[in-house]
Amino acid sequence: MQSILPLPTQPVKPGTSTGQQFWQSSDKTIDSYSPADGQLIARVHVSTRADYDRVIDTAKAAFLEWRQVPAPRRGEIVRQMGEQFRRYKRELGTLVSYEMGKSLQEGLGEVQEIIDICDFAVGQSRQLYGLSMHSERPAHRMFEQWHPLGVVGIISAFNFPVAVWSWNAMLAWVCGDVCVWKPSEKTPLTALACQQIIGEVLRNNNVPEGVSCLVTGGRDAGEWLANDPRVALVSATGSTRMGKAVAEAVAGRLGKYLLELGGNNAIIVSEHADLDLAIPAIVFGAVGTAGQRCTTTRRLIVQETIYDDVKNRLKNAYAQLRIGSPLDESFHVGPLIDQQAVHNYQLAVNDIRESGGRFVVEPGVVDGLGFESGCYVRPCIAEAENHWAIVQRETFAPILYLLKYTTLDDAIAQQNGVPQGLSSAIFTLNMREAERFLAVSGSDCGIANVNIGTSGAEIGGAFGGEKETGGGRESGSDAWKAYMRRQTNTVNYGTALPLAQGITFEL
Ligand code: UN1
Repeated sequence: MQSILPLPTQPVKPGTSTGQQFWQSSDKTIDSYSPADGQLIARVHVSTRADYDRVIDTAKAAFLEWRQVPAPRRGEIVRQMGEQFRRYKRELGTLVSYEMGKSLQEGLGEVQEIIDICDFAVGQSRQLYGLSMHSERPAHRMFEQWHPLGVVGIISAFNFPVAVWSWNAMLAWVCGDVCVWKPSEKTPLTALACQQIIGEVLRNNNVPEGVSCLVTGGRDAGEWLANDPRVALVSATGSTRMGKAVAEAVAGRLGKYLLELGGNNAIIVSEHADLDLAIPAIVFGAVGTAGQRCTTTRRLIVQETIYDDVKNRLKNAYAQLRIGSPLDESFHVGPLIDQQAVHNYQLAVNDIRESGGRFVVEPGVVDGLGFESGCYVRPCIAEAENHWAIVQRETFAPILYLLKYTTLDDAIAQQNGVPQGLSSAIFTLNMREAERFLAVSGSDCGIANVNIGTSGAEIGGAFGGEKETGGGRESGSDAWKAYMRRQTNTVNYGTALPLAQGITFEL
């Protein structure tokens, strides 16, 4: 690897991003292997419970100071972080691509998402608006304020190893919270790189130790955060199984949680679609990030009169896909995250065949020169039926199911007929169809698009979904409110004490 941030030669320790590494981590390490070439690229110490407790105590103490810093000033510090990410975009994007396996373009795109959310958060820092109300009582003023929550725990997934952290952290910081990040154990190095990149800004601005913390580890560390009453909000991205466990633990202590879980995203292709737009959108949606986005297009619901045409166009498009190293920009599709993911892909392929599915683009594991990591698979397309158990599940791999519909009602019923509710799209030039898809009786997802694919959302909108996707919203719009507590205030500036609801109480 060339031109990356200097890679550590010794196992690196987690901690806080300013003072860092001031405690003992265990000797246990997480070994990070690149799925691109199978190389061991880092060994990162796993946090012990004692480390974790020190991190949380440090974060809690930092919160008492950080919450007093005016929000626009916190925004200014986030602005400087955005500058740092601009400076290191290529290096960090390359590291994301190398450690996680997504294409370099997508690695750079992910860092761009960080930069964008920094810009967004800077503006937001002057717009933490509360409403004012008219009191029913004379000489009373009523309004609401938004105050910071405290410690925010961020559990992120391997597929967007840095962007999803930043959606949470940048907003949480301008809101006055402090963050403890537990990155995926599959991508610890990118997380350490982010801490390094912002560490300089935190130090230059004398930000208290503990505003940005990192704990490393697997399930244990996630459970510590979920069960810890010192953690006001747990924001978790990952599988529905993980999300349910987090929700149960956090709800058990009546804490707050924000969940962004699995998707089973569909595109409806109407007979009124512009297929020149639809085909590239479908292919990018299905094979981008090797099918490992929560917004990946997994199901294609095609009107029966254009079904064969769409199928043939997709076959042609898939025949042009080049699979290879994510760092080589001439390839479209990189590896899956690890061999376990390849195994899951193979299990799904078997399941599809056993269910009666027919592959129109054949699956397979790619081997030979350049594929020694054993993590590269062929994006495939199977004709299937929506109700099959395998189609109802999210398989984190580039497998696209081809489904057929007759009427738009039928298409919408299929689109909604899965347990997940993240992203959805329709391709149509017919205004009535498009509006019907977006209407109350249309898509039940958190994201519903017209004439663009299911993935690649901009940071300006609220991101998240319904049903088993978890219901949380991150990133743009008013998602910032999840990181604050609302306080309703009533002030009496008069000389009498009128009671609400007209109640009289005489002494
Ligand atoms: C995810 O896969 O967890 O909309 C996030 C998208 C990206 C984010 C995906 N902006 O595809």
